[in-house]
Amino acid sequence: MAHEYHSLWERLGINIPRLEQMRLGGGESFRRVVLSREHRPDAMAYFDDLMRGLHTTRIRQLQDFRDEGGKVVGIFCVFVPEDLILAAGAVPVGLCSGSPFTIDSADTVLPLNTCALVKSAYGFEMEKVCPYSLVSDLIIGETTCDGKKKMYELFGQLRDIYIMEVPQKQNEQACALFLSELRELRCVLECMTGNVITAEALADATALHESKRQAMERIARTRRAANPPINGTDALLVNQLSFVDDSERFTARANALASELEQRAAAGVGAYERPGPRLLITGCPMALPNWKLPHLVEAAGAMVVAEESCVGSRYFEPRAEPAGADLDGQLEAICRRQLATPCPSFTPNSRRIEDVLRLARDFSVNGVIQYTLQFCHTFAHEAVKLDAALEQAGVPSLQLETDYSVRDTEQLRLRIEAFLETLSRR
Ligand code: BJ8
Repeated sequence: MAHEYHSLWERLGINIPRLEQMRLGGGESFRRVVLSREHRPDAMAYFDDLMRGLHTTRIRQLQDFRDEGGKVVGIFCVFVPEDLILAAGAVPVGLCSGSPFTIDSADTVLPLNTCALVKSAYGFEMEKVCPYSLVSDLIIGETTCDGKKKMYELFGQLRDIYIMEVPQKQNEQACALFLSELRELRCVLECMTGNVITAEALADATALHESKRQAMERIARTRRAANPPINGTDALLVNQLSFVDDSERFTARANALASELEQRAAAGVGAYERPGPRLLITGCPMALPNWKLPHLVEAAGAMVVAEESCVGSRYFEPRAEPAGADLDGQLEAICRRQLATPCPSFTPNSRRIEDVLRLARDFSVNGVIQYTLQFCHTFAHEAVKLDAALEQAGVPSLQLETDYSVRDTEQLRLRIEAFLETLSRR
C-alpha cells in the first residue's frame, strides 16, 4: 500500500528505505501496545486510521494543500501559538521527536548527555525521515530549555529554522517581550503566506483553537469515572495526534469521542477489565509514538487517569483571556494564555505544582508518577520540589528517569510493580 506514496515521499526528499524500516517497527508496536487493548471506544477507529496514515494519507493531505498554494508550519513546542499560524491561512504541525529510531544518528553529533526528545528530533532531521518537517515551509523553534535551544543551532545547519524567544519568567516584562515576539512572528507568517492576518481571521482561529482544546478537556474529564471509559494509552494517542491532524476535523472527532465516553461513563462502561490503582503521570512531554511508560504502567495493572504534560493538560488547560477587538488586544490575550503554560523552563514555576495537586484531587488518584527523560535538567530539578509538595499533601509518588530505549524496561517494570504494591497496602 505504501508504494503508492513513494513518489510523494521522493518529491519531499524523504529517505525512503529508512522511513520504511521505521514504519515496520512502528506498525508492530502500534498493534501490540494500542490496538491489542480491549474495551476500546468505537470512536477510536478514526484516531487509529489517522495513526496508520501518519506518514501517508496525512502527508498527502498536507502536500495537496501546498499544491493549492497553502503553507505548512512545523513546530516543536506548545509555546508557538497555533492560532496565529491558522490565522495566516497556514497549517501548524508538530514535528517528529518521540521515536528512538533516529537517536543513534543523533549520537554521532550531539553530546551524549542530551535528552531523548532533543536527540530524536535532531536525528529525524539528519536522516530525513520526518515527513512533517519535509512538508513544512517554515520550521519554528523556541528558546525554552538549553538542550532544545542549542540543538536548534545545529538543526539550523541542516535547514532553516526560525527561533522565537520565550521568556524565562511569567511577569509583566516577560509578557511585553513575548508580545513583541508574537508581533514579529505575525510579520514572518504574513511574509511567508502572502496573507494579512486580520483581527477577524485571528478571532476565528483562536475560537477554533479554543474549541479544539475544550474537546480535549472534555475527553479528559470523563476519566474521573471509577472505571474510566478510555484507557491511558488511547487518551495519550488522541492528545499526540492533536498535533498533526487538521484542527477543525480533529475537534469534530474529539467531540464525537467525548460524547461516546460520556455515555459510556454514565452507563458504567469502563475501559478496564479490572480497575486498578489510579495514577497521574506528570513530566516531560510524550511525543508520538512514545507510549513506553503508560504501557508499562497499565500492563502492571494500574490505570493512567490523567497526564500533566504538554501532551496533556499543559496543552489544553490554559484558557484565553477575553481579547480586545483589535489585533494587538488579541495578540496580548494569546501572549497571556501562552505564558500561563506551566513549563519548567520558567522560573519559578509554582503553577505546575498547584496543577499537579489539583489534578491529583480532581481525578482521585492513588499515586503520581514523575516522568523525567534522562539529562532533562528542568524537569529533574522540579521533581525535587514536586516530590516534597506531594509528600506534604499525602500523595504517594514515584520518580522515574528513563529514555526512549527498551534497555531499562525490566528495571522500570519492577519499580512500577513495587510502587503499586505499596499503594495496595495503604
Ligand atoms: S512548553 S515542557 S513542550 S519546552 S524533555 S526538550 S525540557 S531537556 S520539552 Fe517542553 Fe515546550 Fe516546555 Fe512543553 Fe528540554 Fe527536558 Fe528535553 Fe523538554
